[in-house]
Amino acid sequence: MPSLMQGLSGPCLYSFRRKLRYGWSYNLERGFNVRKAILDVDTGIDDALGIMLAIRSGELDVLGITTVNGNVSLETATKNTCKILDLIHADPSISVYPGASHPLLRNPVFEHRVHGQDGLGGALADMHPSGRADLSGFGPDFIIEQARLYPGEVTLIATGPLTNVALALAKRPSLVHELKEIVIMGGAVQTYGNITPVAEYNMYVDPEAAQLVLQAGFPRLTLIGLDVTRRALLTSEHIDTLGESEIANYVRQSTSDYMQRYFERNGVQACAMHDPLAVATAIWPELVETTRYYVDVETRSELCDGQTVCDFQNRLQRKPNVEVGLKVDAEEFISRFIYVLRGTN
Ligand SMILES: [Ca+2]
Repeated sequence: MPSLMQGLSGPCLYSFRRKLRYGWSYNLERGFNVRKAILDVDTGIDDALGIMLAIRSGELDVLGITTVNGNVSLETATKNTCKILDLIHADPSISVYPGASHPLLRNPVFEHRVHGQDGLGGALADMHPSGRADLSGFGPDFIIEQARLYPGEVTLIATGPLTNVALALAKRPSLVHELKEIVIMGGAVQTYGNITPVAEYNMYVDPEAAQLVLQAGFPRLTLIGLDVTRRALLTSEHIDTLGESEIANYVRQSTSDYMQRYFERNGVQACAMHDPLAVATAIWPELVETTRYYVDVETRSELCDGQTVCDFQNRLQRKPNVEVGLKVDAEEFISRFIYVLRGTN
């Protein structure tokens, strides 16, 4: 065993140690050939935690991060993404590509009440991000370019409104077969919404984009909605177990107001890990149980725009298009998340 560990370093060694702790079998090939991924984010508080999980897990080769208007403006989302990458000392080769500055047809709907004016709950307010943002690039073009470069290899993890993905599909419809898969944080199929009574925020902000993406024909599209993310709760007790570190302090500060808002609405003092659970599903699919259904998004209703309508009984007799997340091993997810954030790589 020591001789094997001597040959490992950085994320590989970290991945190896983590698997030992969890008693997972070590897959030598996968340990070195991590999955290629692109994150598409509107960096507010939980996107930031998802980015940290994606990069620090050592399980993903993050090719780049695209940003989109959503919780905050495109400019703020881009700046926040750069700050988070700097905070976790992410590889300098990971660049940030701004994408859509507004939904396809609608006006932006910011969530400053939940994520704070700056989108990070006031944490990192004094940090000046380094020059990771590629302002000459365009998020949807980066997605297209990488999928063409590595056909069938790239997992796209989208944790904001789906405007960038829709624009990429409009420009290159064959993207549906060039990506390996797409994992989306969005929707609510059996539960109530978090922006309207029936709509989840990402779907509500750009329902036309969401509909285009869901109907595009992706062979593997997984929807991680409020049905599972509301069960994945990070509490202040969990955060205490992160100990004292720059990252722990950031998590504590950024989630403080968010937890209060969540308490006012839901009666639980916790941070719902919406976006990190989507990232975790891309890394460890066994954490979420999915079932394949036909799902569409409402775009023409006064009360229900952005609602994800899931045809559980196949009443519309359409071909299932979405792997819908319905059950989650929340305890295991949280423990892996904490382990990764506490890690030393
Ligand atoms: Ca988000």
